Amino acid sequence: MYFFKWIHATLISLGFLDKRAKVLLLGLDNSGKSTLLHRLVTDELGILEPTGHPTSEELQIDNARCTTFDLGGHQQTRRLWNDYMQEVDGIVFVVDAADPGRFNEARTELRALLTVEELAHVTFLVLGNKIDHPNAVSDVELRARLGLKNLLRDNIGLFMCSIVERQGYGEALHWLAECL
Ligand SMILES: Nc1nc2c(ncn2[C@@H]2O[C@H](COP(=O)(O)OP(=O)(O)O)[C@@H](O)[C@H]2O)c(=O)[nH]1
Ligand SMILES: [Mg+2]
Repeated sequence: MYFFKWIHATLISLGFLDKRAKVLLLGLDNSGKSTLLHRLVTDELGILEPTGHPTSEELQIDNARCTTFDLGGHQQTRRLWNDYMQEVDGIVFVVDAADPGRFNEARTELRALLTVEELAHVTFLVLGNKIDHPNAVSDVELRARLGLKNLLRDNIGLFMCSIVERQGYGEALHWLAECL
């Protein structure tokens, strides 16, 4: 019961219960999107049962609709999420901070999103996930590797987190909610 109270309080503080919000959860496959989505509605980290398209999941949390899409080489998925971009309130872009071999791919996808005209005024929360992993890089390095270092945009925030260890993402989501 405690957890549901916490979720409720969190959603109120995020402003999600006061207005309809549409948040897209994007990122390469394996970055942690499904884990985060399920973390937000259930305290269990068990086996995930994806709903709908294998590369897309959707959850309604009171007034907030959260939709995830896996990026990277999924042209079909891209067509799907293109339909969602029109009225989107916020984008959470999850990166596996412990997988440097895929930073370039993540950077390409993120850059592509940042050049979409419809998204110029949308707040981007970039989550460097899996900081509990020994291979995880620092926020300074991740910022550089994703090409965010010299980007002159104040509606992009980079936060490091471990979804599995419940670190960092609460603060990050609060930042996003303030910007919505
Ligand atoms: N070490 C670690 N692993 C994580 C973390 N978050 C997710 N994972 C793992 O990363 C893998 C991919 O997660 P998933 O949520 O399915 O990624 P998605 O493809 O982006 O939806 C799973 O094995 C998760 O357990 C984290 O914070 N730390
Ligand atoms: Mg997933």
